[in-house]
Amino acid sequence: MALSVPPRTVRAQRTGRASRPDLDTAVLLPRAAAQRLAEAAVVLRGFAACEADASPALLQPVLAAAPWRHMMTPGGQRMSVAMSNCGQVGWISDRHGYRYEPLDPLSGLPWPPMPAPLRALAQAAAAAAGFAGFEPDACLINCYAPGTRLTLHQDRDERDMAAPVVSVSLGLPAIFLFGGLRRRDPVQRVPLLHGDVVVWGGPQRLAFHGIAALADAQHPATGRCRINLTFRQAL
Ligand SMILES: [Mn+2]
Repeated sequence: MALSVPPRTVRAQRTGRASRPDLDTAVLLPRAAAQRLAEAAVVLRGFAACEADASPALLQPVLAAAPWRHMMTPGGQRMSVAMSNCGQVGWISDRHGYRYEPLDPLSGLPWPPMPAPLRALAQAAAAAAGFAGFEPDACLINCYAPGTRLTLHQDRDERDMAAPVVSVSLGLPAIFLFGGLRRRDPVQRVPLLHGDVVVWGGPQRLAFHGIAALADAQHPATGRCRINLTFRQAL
């Protein structure tokens, strides 16, 4: 596992009724305690602690080339979460639907490259959660202002559902909503802090999830917002 800093090894917490041997026997995780949400969904507490404070600077060139924008839903509504992308392809939404595109529609240019330390972080988090060989080609960057939320949805625009979703939280805390495979399934409310990483895949790959309305506050790393990096294997 490629880590940019010497790992601080912490014995992972065993929670719940584990049935995936690769998750359950991965008791030595670097820098993180795992909180199991479901069979193949974990919160790696503080896993990105070493990269989190550096992330705004790593994202600066990305956001200079591909600035924040509010995309339109296929139904014509302006999304309240501001977004950008880096990587080979970027997730976009417009009147034609949701999809991945190799070019930023604002500039007509390729999306900026994924900063290598962030890509390595996503790969390490996936491996720690039992998904070795994760090769993210897309990183969606979301910016949540106070009051902004993301309603329950599934991530289903990727080609290969065998690869997990890796989500890194930066800045203001949020309540992550994690449900089941049906919209009406019960939803867990999971607080996420600066440096926490959530990984879900396998039987939970199409789990409904969202973010509750963000509380207003200031964070030293991001100011008055929460930034979320979502790494996916889209192609
Ligand atoms: Mn999502």
